[in-house]
Formats: sequence, structure tokens, C-alpha cells
Amino acid sequence: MHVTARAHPNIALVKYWGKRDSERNLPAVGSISITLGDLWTDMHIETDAQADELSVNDEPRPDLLPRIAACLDTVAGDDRRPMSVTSKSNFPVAAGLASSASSFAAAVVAAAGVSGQELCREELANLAGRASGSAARSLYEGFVELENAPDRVHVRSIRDTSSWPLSVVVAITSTLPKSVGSGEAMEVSRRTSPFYERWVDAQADDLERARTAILARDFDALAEVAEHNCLKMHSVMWASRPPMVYWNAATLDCMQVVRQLQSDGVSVFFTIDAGPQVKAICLPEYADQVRDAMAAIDGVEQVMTSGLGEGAHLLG
Ligand code: 2P0
Repeated sequence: MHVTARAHPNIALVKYWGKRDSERNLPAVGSISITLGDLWTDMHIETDAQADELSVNDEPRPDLLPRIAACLDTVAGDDRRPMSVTSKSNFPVAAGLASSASSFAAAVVAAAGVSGQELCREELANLAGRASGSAARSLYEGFVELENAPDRVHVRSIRDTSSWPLSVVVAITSTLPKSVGSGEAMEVSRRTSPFYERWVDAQADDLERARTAILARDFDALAEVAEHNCLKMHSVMWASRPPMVYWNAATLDCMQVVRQLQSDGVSVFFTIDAGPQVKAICLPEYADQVRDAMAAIDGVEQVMTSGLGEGAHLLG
């Protein structure tokens, strides 16, 4: 028996940073993201293996296997058959490009498919979220909101992919794996950042503003709240002990170029996750101009452009 599932990474515009329950990996705050269409992770699972095994982009990765195997257990049960998992992504993994989101979203869909479990999307999202909080959002298309509910998360698409097309230009400023994983970094922030509680308290207001902007297709309002929310999250990290600074010099140069484009009248804004890459979100008519401007920056190694995309699904 074998299946392949495809999931796309997502980029949060109102960010998840902090857990209310580490045991069950429940987030401390809601979040809003966009699912990318042109970046993907394909996860192929076969059940004819002697023991669980994992390869990522054609390399055996026993180091990553325990986390994937635990995720497969939550979907297919502890007594499931051994699974041979082959994961391929068309973008750099573990560099702040949400590869864990697309990987775990693909893993739950593939595991359900190969084990014959009929689980609804909301259930799959909760299982993916237990493995990696942001992965719950990659089950859904377009603009996605994740809300905290007692003991679980509630995730839904608040606008589909075609009704407000946006372009995302990803400027890759380093492909090195990050020094501190986001799960661990969030815990350091929760324990030590003087800004952490204020961050959690203010999130409902940012979610409301972003949701309203998305429903009204108000680009400027979305830009304002997304940049503000991103910079607040990084302020929480910077003020943690030890401080967590994921940016490099090119990250700052990209932000400055986005500011310049904005003052030239281009509808674009930036967001940055737990890594040094800069994601510039723009109206599609500006995508080429934004891509060319980002590609010209010293220290930008690669630029990828994506539209919005669909939720995780089985292929074939
Ligand atoms: C987000 N990030 O909302 C935020 C913004 C990074 C910065 O979700 O510990 O890999 O596995 O639940 O989902 C990255 O964190 O963390 C993340 P875990 P995850 O996209």
C-alpha cells in the first residue's frame, strides 16, 4: 500500500509565538496565515518496510524520524505497520520557510490515506498541530485563521485562493539551518521575555484587524497590521534571555527595500519568521518589480515567487 500527499507551506501574517500547553502543543495565541501555492512538500508513504524509515530530499534522515514517527502514530495508531517515508520539497528546509508546516500537514494526510483512516480536515489539522503548531494551518487554502478552543484548535479558511490573489516574493538570505528551533525559542520567550505577556494580550486585536482587512480586501490595512505583528514578535525574541536574533544584514536590507518600494507607491509589505528570510507580500501586478528589487540586494542568495494555494491533499 502506498500514497503520496502534497502540502504547501504557509506564512503567518499574524503570528504564532508561544505555547499555552507544551505537552499537547497548543498555541498561546491565535494566528492568521496565507497558504503558498508554488512551494510544496510531497510525502510518499509505503507500508512494506521492515521498520520506519525516512528520507528527505533523497538523503536518509534518521535524526528527523522520531518526530515524524510520533506524528504517524497519532494518525494511524501505535500498532500501525512500519512506514517508509520519502519527503521531497522544492524549497530549502529548516531555514525559516515553514518546512515543518508543509511536512507535518503532508504527513497526517498521507498517514490517514495509507492507513484507511477517514478523518475530517479539522481533525487532521489538530493532529498536524500537535506535531507542529503552524502545520495545522497548511490543511487549508488561501487565507487561514487558527483560533484557540478549549483543548484543541479551530482552523478555517476565511478567504479562498482565487477571490483575492496575492503574490509572495521570498528572499532567501541564508540556507543554513537555524541555530535555535522555533519550539525551543518560543519557550525561552515565554519564560524570560518581559514583553511576552503583552504580546499574548494584544493578539486578539491584531487578529481582528487582519481578519477585517482580509474580508474587505483592504491591502493597506493588512500591510499595517502584518508588519506591526511581525516586528512585535521579533521584539519579544530580542528581549528574551538569551536573546534570539534570526536576522542578518541582508534581512535588514530587504526590509529597507520594501520601505522604498512602499514610498514609490508599490502595494507591498514584509514579514519575517524564525529565520533570516524576508517574505514580501504584494499585489500580483507588482510581483516582477518586487522580485527584481529583492534579487538585486547583496546577500540575497535566491528569490522565489509564489501565489496562494490549496490545503494539503492526496495526489493521484
Ligand atoms: C508562525 N512560526 O506563525 C510562527 C512565526 C515561526 C514564527 O509557527 O513548536 O514550527 O513545532 O509548534 O510551528 C514556527 O513554529 O513550532 C512558527 P512548533 P512551529 O508561522
